[in-house]
Amino acid sequence: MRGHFITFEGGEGSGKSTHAATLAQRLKERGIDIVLTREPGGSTGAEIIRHIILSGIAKPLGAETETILFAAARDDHVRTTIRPALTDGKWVICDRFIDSTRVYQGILGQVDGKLIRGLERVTVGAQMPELTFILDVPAAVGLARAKTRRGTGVADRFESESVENHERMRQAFLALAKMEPKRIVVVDGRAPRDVVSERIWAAVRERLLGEKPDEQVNENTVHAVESAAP
Ligand code: Z5A
Repeated sequence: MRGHFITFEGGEGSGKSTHAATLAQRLKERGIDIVLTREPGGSTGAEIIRHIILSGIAKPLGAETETILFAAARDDHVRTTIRPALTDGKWVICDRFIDSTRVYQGILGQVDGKLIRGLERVTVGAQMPELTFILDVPAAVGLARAKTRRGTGVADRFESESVENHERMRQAFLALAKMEPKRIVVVDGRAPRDVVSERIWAAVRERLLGEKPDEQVNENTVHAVESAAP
């Protein structure tokens, strides 16, 4: 038996961690074994690399080196956490994955797509997520939420980027969703928490549990995808 692999993507403060945890809880209540994990990180080696990247000490080495560090973390994470869990029949929910590399390193770092795709082949191979939620919020909203949550703490390597750069990345996530509509579902992250989580739950029920979501929620999901533009 093989589990299912779900990822959450989107900008800073868009609600990925909140909704990954809510979905994990709902699935647990159904008796499903869940591994809730994150990137960069999610395994011993990858958590060490996370610390190096987010501290910003690797930034002077250049965007290509940062991309290779993300890939090294992902390789450890896939080999030691994700693949064994899926093989055991567990469901894996991951806060950020390959789409973050495509957007942050590809757009912000202007790293060659050939390098990004090559590293994806080596680290992920056939272990692609079956379902990806992009939580879409305007960059200013997400950054304000992240700032409130951070309090007096220091912004990390990526949070310190300009609002304009965060907005460019938001558009890049939306462009990815257009290219892969079978895998990626865009959810309007500006909606109240319970509305966002109902939209996510409806998509999981329909796509992975083979259940027919109730009509009201389904209508809302479609509306959310259509209204996720800037
Ligand atoms: N990165 C990369 O460059 N390349 C890669 O390949 C990978 C990652 C994998 C990891 O940062 C950084 O690494 C990331 C990209 C880069 N940096 N950025 N930017 P991280 O793991 O430290 O943080 P993050 O991934 O950006 O997530 P976050 O800031 O923790 O935000 P979030 O998980 O999306 O949001 P949240 O924590 O669930 O919610 C934020 C706050 O908003 C919180 O107080 C919530 O209670 C609140 N919230 C959530 N939902 C709502 C709604 N619906 N309404 C109102 N308030 C809400």
